Amino acid sequence: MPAASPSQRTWTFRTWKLWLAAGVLAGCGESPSFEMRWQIARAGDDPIELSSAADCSTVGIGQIRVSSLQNGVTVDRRTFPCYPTEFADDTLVAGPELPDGNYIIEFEPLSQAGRPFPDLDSTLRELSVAGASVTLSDIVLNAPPACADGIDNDVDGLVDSRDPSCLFPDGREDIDTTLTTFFVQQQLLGGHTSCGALDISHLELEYLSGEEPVRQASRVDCLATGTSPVSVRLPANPEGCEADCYTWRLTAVDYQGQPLTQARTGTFSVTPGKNDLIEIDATLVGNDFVEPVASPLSFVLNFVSNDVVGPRGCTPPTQSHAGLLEIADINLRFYDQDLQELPLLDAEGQAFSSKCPNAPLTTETLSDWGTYYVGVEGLSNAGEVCFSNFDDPTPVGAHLTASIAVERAPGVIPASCVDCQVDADCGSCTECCIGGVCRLPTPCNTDSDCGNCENCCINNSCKIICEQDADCGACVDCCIDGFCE
Ligand SMILES: [Ca+2]
Ligand SMILES: [Ca+2]
Repeated sequence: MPAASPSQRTWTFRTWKLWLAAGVLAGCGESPSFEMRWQIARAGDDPIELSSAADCSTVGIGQIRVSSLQNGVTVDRRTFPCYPTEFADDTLVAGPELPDGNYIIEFEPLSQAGRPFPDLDSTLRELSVAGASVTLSDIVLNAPPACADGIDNDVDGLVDSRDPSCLFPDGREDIDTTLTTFFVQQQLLGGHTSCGALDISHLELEYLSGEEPVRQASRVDCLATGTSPVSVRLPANPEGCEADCYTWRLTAVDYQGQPLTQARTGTFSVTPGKNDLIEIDATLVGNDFVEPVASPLSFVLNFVSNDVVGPRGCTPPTQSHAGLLEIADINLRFYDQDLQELPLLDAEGQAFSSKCPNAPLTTETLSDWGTYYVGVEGLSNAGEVCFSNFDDPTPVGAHLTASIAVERAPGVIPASCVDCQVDADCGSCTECCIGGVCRLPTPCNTDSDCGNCENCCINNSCKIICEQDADCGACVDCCIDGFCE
């Protein structure tokens, strides 16, 4: 049937208004076009024949709204008690009087407060009116689900969404639930990368019975390393099951919710009345990813010369206290996660240059990512080792440029590795080239304030005792009155 034009619709609607007004004025003089009786059914259950008002109130329904629509326009709407007196008398409820024509009759359950239930399908019937009254005796209305009926179904004081049982897809209030805590122990590629660098938004923890979810999945914050506790209410073990009754499933997902890792699973149980504690090993290595992680190893070198200037590159920085030390060459070592040394080439497949770089270094692409380690020695122009972390190589992670801080090599500082010969080498400070290293002139009270030297707190300044200039390093005329100045 073609849709009514706006003018037709206006005419029709006005006519109905006049007709409705006439109907109201006519009062009870209507001759109903249809008579009706309804039943109520919970989802998945057979309809209940209503025999008392309690049959309505136990499912939360207070009234039934009956609308008559023609061409999508509501031409009559009236509301009845869910259990009208006619039902008690075993008669039918009278509907409105309608002009001959085709209609859709809509039946909507309303709450005790007279409001429609959200997301509850109404019941529709086609009706053709041609004079005689039609009997609609087999109308089945949907009852709202127990978790949206406004009733405390299991009489525990908690209604609908306030009842923790309503967290579960069963949609019942009377589930025996227990708080269960999962400890998700995370370590991402050895813990030396970040979740964001691998495009991980969060971890999704699902709770399953077979393949069916028993409640909404939890969103677990992603950590490079650490433990995230997740406490959830879950239904107690199904009857007859004591162990391994449920399955958890953990997946790292991206910002679109797509899985990035293979799902990891394990079984668990929910003991009634006991807070079960469940540990989940969420250690992820490169091959756990759907697309295994492939990334070069990328790092910058920072040499830690003294406690005044921060980490520095190969060439001396220009700020005060930086000193003059130039790091000429490096030795590199690479190790896998078991600290086995492995050969490694640069991004072009060439061996790394031994010249100390002031820019980041990048290796060829690596797979099998867990943690890789980098060992570095920084050498002076004279080829002496000034800095080294060979004893404790630095871990690095995928998709991040690591900053590798390399401390002074253990032992006495070789002559070619000193920051300074005289204070002036450390900039405009005085009494700050101490033991070949630029330091702040440290006010001191005892020798121990000056580090592990002996007899070096002199007149509240850390100084080095000397007998001749050479004791003070390669400076000239700096052993003055028995102290390096
Ligand atoms: Ca309820
Ligand atoms: Ca309840």
